[in-house]
Amino acid sequence: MIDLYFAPTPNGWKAAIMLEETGFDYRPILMRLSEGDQFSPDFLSISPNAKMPAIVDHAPDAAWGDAPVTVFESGAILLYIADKTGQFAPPQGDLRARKDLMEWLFWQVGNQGPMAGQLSHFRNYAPEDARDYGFNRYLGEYDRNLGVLENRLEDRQYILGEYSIADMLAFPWAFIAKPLGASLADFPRVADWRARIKARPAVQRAIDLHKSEQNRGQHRADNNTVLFNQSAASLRSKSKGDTT
Ligand SMILES: N[C@@H](CCC(=O)N[C@@H](CS)C(=O)NCC(=O)O)C(=O)O
Repeated sequence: MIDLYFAPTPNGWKAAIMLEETGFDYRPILMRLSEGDQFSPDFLSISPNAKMPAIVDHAPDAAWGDAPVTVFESGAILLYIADKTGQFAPPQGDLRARKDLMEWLFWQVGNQGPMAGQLSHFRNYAPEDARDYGFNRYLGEYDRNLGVLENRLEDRQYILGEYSIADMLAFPWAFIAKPLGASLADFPRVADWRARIKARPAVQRAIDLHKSEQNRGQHRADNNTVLFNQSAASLRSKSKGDTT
């Protein structure tokens, strides 16, 4: 059994998609991010970066020993499950294919993901008077990363050729292009790739998980200091329920 610490956001969907695709028996634990669940001592012992997704594998493979295995960071989670199940990633012995996987995994978690996350912040949560520079900067970077993906898909259906965790990581942020204020009109291969992935039943189940809990703009930088205006002090002193 795997516990999935989850909220219905693009980063949360990545882990849910992989658990659904592999047919794992998993238990989603809904995190109320706007209320500070991510700063609870129990969660910080699993995810020291105070972000979901994170997992606890209560039945790790024998090589890991008896204690449950905790994993934080979406890329690490998907890689852990891929290696545990032998699905959706090239085998560890295939060095060239594995190198390709690492490149696209790091591209997603170091480029497309953070740029899209900041774009979302400036479009949906930033105060009006501080919006424009950040919005334009991150819209450009989001668009640039769509261009990177469009080029990669020139001669293949999926990022590594076969559907893999590289696609599961990159899909959620392309899935929400429109709500981010972007368009896939100039990226026909990305649009087709997005449609192919969206049609997968496992992906649909993941996107529907706790859908009613999505933050539809009710928590913003000016009314929620748990989610926004964080600093190192947040790790020490933010307490659950302090949303003022
Ligand atoms: N690099 C992380 C990013 C995770 C992330 O940013 N999670 C957000 C939700 S999408 C979160 O937990 N936010 C809570 C907060 O910022 O306090 C990953 O890929 O797992």
